[in-house]
Amino acid sequence: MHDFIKEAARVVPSGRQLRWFDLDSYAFIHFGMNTFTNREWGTGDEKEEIFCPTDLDCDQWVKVIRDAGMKGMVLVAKHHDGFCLWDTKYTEHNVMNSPLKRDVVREAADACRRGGIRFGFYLSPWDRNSSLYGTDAYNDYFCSQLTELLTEYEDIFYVWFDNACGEGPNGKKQKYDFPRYIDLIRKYQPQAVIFNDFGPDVRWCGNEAGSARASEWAVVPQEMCRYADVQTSSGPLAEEGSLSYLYNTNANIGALSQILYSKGLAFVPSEINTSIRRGWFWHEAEEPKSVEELFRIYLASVGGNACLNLNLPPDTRGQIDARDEKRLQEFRAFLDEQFKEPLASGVTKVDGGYPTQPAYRIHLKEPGKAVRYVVLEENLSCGQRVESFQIEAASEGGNSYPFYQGTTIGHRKICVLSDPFAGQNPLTRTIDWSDVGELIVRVSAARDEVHMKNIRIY
Ligand code: FUL
Repeated sequence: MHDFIKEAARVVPSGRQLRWFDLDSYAFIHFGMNTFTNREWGTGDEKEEIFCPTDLDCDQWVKVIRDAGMKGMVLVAKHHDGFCLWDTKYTEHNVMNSPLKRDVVREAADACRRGGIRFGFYLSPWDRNSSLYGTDAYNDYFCSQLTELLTEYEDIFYVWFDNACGEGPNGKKQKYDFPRYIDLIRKYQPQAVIFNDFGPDVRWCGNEAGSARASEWAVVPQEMCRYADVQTSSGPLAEEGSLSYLYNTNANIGALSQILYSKGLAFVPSEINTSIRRGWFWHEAEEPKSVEELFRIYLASVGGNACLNLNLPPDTRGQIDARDEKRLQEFRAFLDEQFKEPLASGVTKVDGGYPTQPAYRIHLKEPGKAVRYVVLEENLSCGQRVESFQIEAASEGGNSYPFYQGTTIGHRKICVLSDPFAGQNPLTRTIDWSDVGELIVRVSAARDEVHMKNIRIY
């Protein structure tokens, strides 16, 4: 059991996963037939004439994304309706046969390169247009399309698959050959991370609302991640059929109580994907989320050991709606204000203690000034280790008392001490800052020696 916990602490990310984590946030772009039919899911029999953006401008997308502080774009190259936004050889149902007659994937990828952000794509396995769907030939068709996208648009940082599997035009369902799709991506774009509900590199957080688990672990049971590299042998309590009850929407999937029953562990972090509006595609009547909602989503993802994939749907012109652009500017200004200059940063260990229960001291340069956030980061290249911690306020007189309890840290945990919308966090004790000279971050439990990368306070 003890050895198993140490092994769990040593399950580490790949280089591509670490680079992905450092992006923090990037934008999903849902743009296609549904933009023009005002739907979320097309039927697959839409005529190509329907797709007619009046003023397509992918540089505008990139500008909005960059100004919002996001570092990449994930373009929906083909949604469930089967219409392809690029110049594909494998179906006539593509953008070159629409009134636009321009390769949108090419323009988006080029705009990303010009604007200095990363480019990736979403390719829906479910295809309601292809007559091959539901047969083995469909997997060949899908792989041909995937190969085009992987080889003709240069550097791809992300390939995003969803698991939706409905009926095709002939009423049949398809058996997706994910191992084959994954092999192709590894062959042509070995640096790209792959998203699917169950990994291999990044997994779904379990909802589309932008909310997170209270404790998000990147080290999860292999039962959660069918195609990931399993790095440990089975847990002490593993048995045949164990964890068959565990699903990716469960509230708790990485805690010791869960992994003890696993047959092996893999490093597969979570992505929070959600839309700035209600729908994934643009609908005139929908409004963007408020700054407060966006901030909650940001805390849940960038501040909760995950990345944020925030959908920004272009409108029928082919540009991001001015309302969304304005909201993102407001949100960026809000974040800049909240996280301006850290009041202090660095990692200073308090002497003594155990390697698995270290404490860190943060000297307040301006005693008396209220601290609003404590931002903690573990060095994930050694594995995710912290199980729980607390933050204590220490007075000049030497008294110290805990006022914030936390669980996982991982890539980054943003602890909110004073909520800008609700005032004092009800879960923290009220602090009289006039007396506080130091904060102590004390780890109360970890799976092995803790490697804290950074601590910042704002
Ligand atoms: C889901 C799809 O069904 C939605 O339309 C959307 O593309 C979302 C990101 O993934 O599986």
